[in-house]
Amino acid sequence: MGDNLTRKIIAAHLVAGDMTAGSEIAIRVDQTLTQDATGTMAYLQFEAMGIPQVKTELSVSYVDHNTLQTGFENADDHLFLQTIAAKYGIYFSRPGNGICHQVHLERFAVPGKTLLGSDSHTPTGGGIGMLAIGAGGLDVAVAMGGGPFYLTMPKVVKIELVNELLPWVSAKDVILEVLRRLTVKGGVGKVIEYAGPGVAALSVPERATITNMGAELGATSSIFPSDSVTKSFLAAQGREEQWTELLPDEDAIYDEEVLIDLAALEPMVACPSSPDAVKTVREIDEIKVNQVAIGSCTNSSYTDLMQVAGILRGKKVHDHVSLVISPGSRQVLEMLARNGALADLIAAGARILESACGPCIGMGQAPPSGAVSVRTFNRNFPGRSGTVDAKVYLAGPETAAAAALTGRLIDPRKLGEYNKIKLPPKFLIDDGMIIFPPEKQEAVDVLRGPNINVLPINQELPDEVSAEVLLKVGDNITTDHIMPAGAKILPLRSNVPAISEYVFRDIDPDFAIRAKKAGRGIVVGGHNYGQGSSREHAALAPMYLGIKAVLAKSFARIHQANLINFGILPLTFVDEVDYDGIEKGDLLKISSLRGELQSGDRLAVTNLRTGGSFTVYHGLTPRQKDIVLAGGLLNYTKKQSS
Ligand code: MIC
Ligand code: SF4
Repeated sequence: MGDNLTRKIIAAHLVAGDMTAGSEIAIRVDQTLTQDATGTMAYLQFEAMGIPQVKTELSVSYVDHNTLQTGFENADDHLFLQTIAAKYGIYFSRPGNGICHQVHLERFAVPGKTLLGSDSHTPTGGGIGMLAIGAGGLDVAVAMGGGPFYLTMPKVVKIELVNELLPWVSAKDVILEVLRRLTVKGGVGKVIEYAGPGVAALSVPERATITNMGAELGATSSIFPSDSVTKSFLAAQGREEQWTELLPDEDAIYDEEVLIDLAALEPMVACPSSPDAVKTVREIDEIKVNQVAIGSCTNSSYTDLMQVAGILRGKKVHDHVSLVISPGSRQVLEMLARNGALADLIAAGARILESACGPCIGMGQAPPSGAVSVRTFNRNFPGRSGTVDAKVYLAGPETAAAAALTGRLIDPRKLGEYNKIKLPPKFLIDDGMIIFPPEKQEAVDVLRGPNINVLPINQELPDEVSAEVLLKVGDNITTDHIMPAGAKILPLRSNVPAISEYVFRDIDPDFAIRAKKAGRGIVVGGHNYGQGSSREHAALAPMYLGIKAVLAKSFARIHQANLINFGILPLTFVDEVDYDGIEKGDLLKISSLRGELQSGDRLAVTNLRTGGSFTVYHGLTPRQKDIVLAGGLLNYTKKQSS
């Protein structure tokens, strides 16, 4: 029985555990990446570990999220990140050099290696055949210090691709089809491995679009094989020597299999406000569009933007559409500038933004009230655009360009002839905006402006938790609900006391005030609690507000790990009807917690309002129990090394 690609890479990096799906394993991490919004905390955590140099093969710090400098905060963070990178031997990709996932794919990703990134879209690297996983910043800090990454051994799902995409249908439509079939929780505990004859017709940037948005399935990662297509991409990036062929065995076994006929796909969109609310564009009335935003780590490659430039060339954006374009990297932007495509975009009326996340994370370009915004991004959660009542549709570049021209959400096939853009034989290579670590690291002074606040540390888990249910929410609560982002809040990422004021702002504006008053609390959630981003602030800020436990029907992977890392108990209902019996304001009590936690996998909870009790499951491994008991991973790590 042959092995699939995922298992081969895991086996080559396995440090502990056995590779049975569902059990805890630990893997060696070859490369790490951070971005600025999660990176400041990750480096403060790394610093707190007292390790003189990163121990990975390569660690890169990107600045791409907080690039709108409306005050000193983001600029302070950039300087902190640049100097701390120099001190610890980390490559630093300067603001303007591009979105971490796009730049990493272009310049650093290597087939067969493992990559741990403090951003949920790290699996973009799966497009080149690496096992790339998103995690909380603290897990990435531990990996930078040479520690392994602990994860649940995933099931491996094979998505067999057959035939080729038809004109006007793009890689985005492939992942939208996968989301339509599997939903936003369909990938939890799984790696999605693409295989079959259809793979050969997809370029590396197309593959990366697909693996990138696998994050929206809740998957641990997504991966393509490394084949001759991968080799030519690496050659065009001047990195051919880093190529190795990596294929699954011919008789490889998978836990599940899905078949997708690429030739049967048509242009699709994810409707407001979930990436799995997928419909074909044809199914939707040709609704009026107010804004079109093209960019993000999903769809801002050179070929994506050349495709858009080709569609817009010689034409004008519709009168009631504002078109914004954020190129994925400086490589992409400079190539467009030099070959004239940028002039075509400008002439068509596009508003060109710098190479960064920009509107994807609400860093500017919030649409008007009630507007329809068509975006080539990966998330359309409520409020993420910066406008709570905007209706965001997620689409491929072709559909977005068609909307920009016609002012309507129309099937791009109506535009007529299609000229598919091919990968260039050679990309423009200039790593001048990446600062390499200096020879003498110890000489570096780390700059800390007033925005760099101290890292809050939790206390040991108490033996009894008796706390009020401060909030009860439904299914699919995202980390954007828990800890909103956007231009006003993101600059506070290095200042936990300040950012904690915004926890659950859009669901319950008084949450932070009530939590502070109560001194401690519990949150109750439905299925897939904490889906979306890897932001550990969605655990760190609630911890700071005194949240001791979250009781939910199920959790998203990264958020669950973040809760454990910050000493908050993630508990699931053994019987889901017990969720119905809880009301906001109830006082819940868990007694003899420390002992009970150590002796089994269940805990009894008493509801002091009803007098009834019910059982919750924690499923923590012995290591995770120790982390929670210690009050989080930092305390645990310190204890281990003392
Ligand atoms: C996102 O797309 O939500 C982000 C912003 O990139 C996050 C990371 C963060 O919140 O800093 C992610 O996806 O992990
Ligand atoms: Fe940046 Fe958006 Fe990608 Fe997150 S999803 S890394 S905010 S471009």
